[in-house]
Amino acid sequence: MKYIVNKENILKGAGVLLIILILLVSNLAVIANTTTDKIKQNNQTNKSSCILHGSSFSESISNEGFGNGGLKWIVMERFEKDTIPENWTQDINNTAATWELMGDNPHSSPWYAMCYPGDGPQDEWLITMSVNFTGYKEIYLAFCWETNWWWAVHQDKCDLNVCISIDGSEWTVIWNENNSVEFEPFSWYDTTFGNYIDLSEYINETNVKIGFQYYSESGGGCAVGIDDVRILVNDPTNTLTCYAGGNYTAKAAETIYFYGEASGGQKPYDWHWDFGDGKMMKNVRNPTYKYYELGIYNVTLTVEEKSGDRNWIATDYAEVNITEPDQIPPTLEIENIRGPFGIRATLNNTKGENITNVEWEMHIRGAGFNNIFSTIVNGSFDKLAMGEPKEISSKYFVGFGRIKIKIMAEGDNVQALSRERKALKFGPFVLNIRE
Ligand SMILES: [Ca+2]
Ligand SMILES: [Ca+2]
Repeated sequence: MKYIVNKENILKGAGVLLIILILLVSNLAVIANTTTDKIKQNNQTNKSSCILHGSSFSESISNEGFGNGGLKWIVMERFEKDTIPENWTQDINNTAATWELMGDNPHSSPWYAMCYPGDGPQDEWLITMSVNFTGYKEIYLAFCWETNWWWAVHQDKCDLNVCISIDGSEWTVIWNENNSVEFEPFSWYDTTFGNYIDLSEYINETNVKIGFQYYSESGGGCAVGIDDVRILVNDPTNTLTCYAGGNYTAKAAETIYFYGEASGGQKPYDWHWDFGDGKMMKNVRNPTYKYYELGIYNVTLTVEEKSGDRNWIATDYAEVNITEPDQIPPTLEIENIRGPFGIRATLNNTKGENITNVEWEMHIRGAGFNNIFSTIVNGSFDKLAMGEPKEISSKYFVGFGRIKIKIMAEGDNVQALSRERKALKFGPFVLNIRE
């Protein structure tokens, strides 16, 4: 259902020659400005402070950890009924499309909360019960969310604003999906792991509420889901502890065997590794991983109870030192992405030993090619020697409108690489390819 809505949006825009001509002459994004909606304005002025907030917090957890104990949930809403949770409230402005409980693909069974896109403006609120923040030393918010990057961020047709209030009337935006790097459509993301939202400045407030606002200026956005809303506090009596092993030292491109341990709390555990280079791995106690860039990385292991009350969470850190490899590692480049008949590009090994077992793919999004990247061609070859570039190309394909091209390549001994370009599709031609 949610996919159908988005496909319709794309099809409306694709195939209509007039619209393409308009796109050709005008690349301007029209930025709508609301004068009446306080929250929306709040959101715009708060975006930069949200980012700063996040990065300063990451720094503090890397250096200090969570103190003596660990974290414990004081609010855990997994949406276990098909109705709005007791003591939560809704503020409905578009009765045709507002927050409701859904059962397809929840983050945790059986339900999650979703707001569908509407035909008109939406300002839809789902608000927690009042929570007393008195007496805690640290307080964090975590929740799971899913939406579609193309519509929610790239086109910015809608927003998920997570807001906080200490009096039930004035709201401050503390999180917004627009700050996220590109994410997979309708996959769940969890703000727990390395991305807690620090609410410590609200300690000792007695009437704190968290509001999940779905906001769309004129409708036509995309679905947004939330699940597993948690408020966590520092608790020195936490008995769950974990150990991330290390410290670790390895050469670039060398396999590292990470070692995780946990004790206390209730088994089984959920394991989550954050490798400190933007990559993460879930549900593996002892993962293997490679780094390709020299430097020091701060690795975070987070362990939480998988079942029972899921009350406890523990975190530990380790340092990884990546040193010069014995041989010069190869460097893979995707170069000279061009048209106009289909798409062509050059794979090049600009330095070092042969790249072995090279695999590549080309993907297209837009112009009727779905709102998810569709693979149009892929291929592989045994080796890519330095200074012997290889051409890759797609066949002809037909479409109309703006497209996004994504070319991906990887080999056994290099880091996977992707390059994206924007272009215009005009029948069989691919034109105006640009960054
Ligand atoms: Ca759930
Ligand atoms: Ca948005």
